[in-house]
Amino acid sequence: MEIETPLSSWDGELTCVRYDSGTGAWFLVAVHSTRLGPAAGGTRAMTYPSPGEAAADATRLAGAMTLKMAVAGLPMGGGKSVIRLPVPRAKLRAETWRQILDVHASNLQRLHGDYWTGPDVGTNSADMDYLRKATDYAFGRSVAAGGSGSSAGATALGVFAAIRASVDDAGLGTLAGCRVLVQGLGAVGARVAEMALEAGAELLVADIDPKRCDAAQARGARVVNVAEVTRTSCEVLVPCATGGLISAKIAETIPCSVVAGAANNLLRDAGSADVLAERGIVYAPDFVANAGGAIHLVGREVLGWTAEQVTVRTLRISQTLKTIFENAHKQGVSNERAACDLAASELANSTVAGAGRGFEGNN
Ligand code: NAD
Ligand code: PPY
Repeated sequence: MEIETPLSSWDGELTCVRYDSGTGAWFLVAVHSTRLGPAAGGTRAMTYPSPGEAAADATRLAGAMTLKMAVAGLPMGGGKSVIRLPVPRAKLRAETWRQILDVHASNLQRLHGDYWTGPDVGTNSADMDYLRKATDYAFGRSVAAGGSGSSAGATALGVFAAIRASVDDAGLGTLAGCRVLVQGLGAVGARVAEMALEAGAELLVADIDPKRCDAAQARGARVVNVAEVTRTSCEVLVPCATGGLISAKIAETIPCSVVAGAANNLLRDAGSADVLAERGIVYAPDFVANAGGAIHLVGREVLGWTAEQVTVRTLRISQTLKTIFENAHKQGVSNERAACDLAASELANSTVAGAGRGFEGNN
């Protein structure tokens, strides 16, 4: 994909692109909206076929952050950064990774707080600790370094609340005895899998990392081939890997009753939400279901919330989803459409356009 394609068709406020010849990495920062406050969203570091694909991912993810912040009632806008690595992170020398983070930190510092980053796929709290040596604009440092630590626990809690609300809307009753298929057993997915087991679900798992599957199998899970995830019968599909799992074509045949997970930008194309709705599959929109991490990072580090307050706000995701499901039923639209409409009305009703500019954080 040419880099012009995603950039020229995007409705966001700002994109910054940099290539660093020293490391071979490309850096993309996408600021979608600062209407509710400074843009925030994690740094994704992985390989992409071309800088165009990396830009497409950054812009799509940044747009989803705007929706996530609006629906979660957080005073931040939407942004995301993508680092297109020359080789997978596991194969990078430690020294090269540090050089990459140095370049990223200097880019962020030049944005003067219009964009705040945090961990995402390919980055973690230790990376945020390192970034904060050279930029003020990173959430999610380790607790030892004065940050709020990993957001994965809050994200998993929110995803599980979303699963319960969706199972209820699908008329399945409780999770006990339901087949729950978790795709991706990373920081979020492994936690959700444990919660499903505790709730009496029959657990199915899929991960490209066989060690993660083995660990789940030892806990009683049945392992599904990664290529079979969207063809495996289950009541609840929980995507917790990377996005784009469900296209309109896949939605036509996917054998489940509920889709609710953590993966950002789960739907590959615009038509997939309508197909899921037409088939009566309850879809919990990703930017609503996975907001626990943003609630944790912004709640703890900007709003000064306690861990208990973060938990209460995260569990409220199930109530938000019930409202979205009701609106969707009443208006005869997909859950995705109803969630986007809710975000749009929060953004339109906001009286604090750009209020976050100049925000300094509390740490
Ligand atoms: P992670 O990197 O810890 O875990 C991802 C897991 O998915 C890994 O175990 C990996 O091996 C597996 N995986 C990758 N590709 C796969 C495939 N094709 N099939 C099966 N498994 C595959 O990431 P995470 O922090 O658990 O996040 C998971 C998803 O949730 C991501 O899309 C992320 O953007 C989203 N999310 C995470 C948070 C958070 O707080 N961590 C917040 C919001 C959204
Ligand atoms: C996400 O929720 O997708 C994130 O990127 C996490 C996040 C949220 C707020 C600030 C930084 C990272």
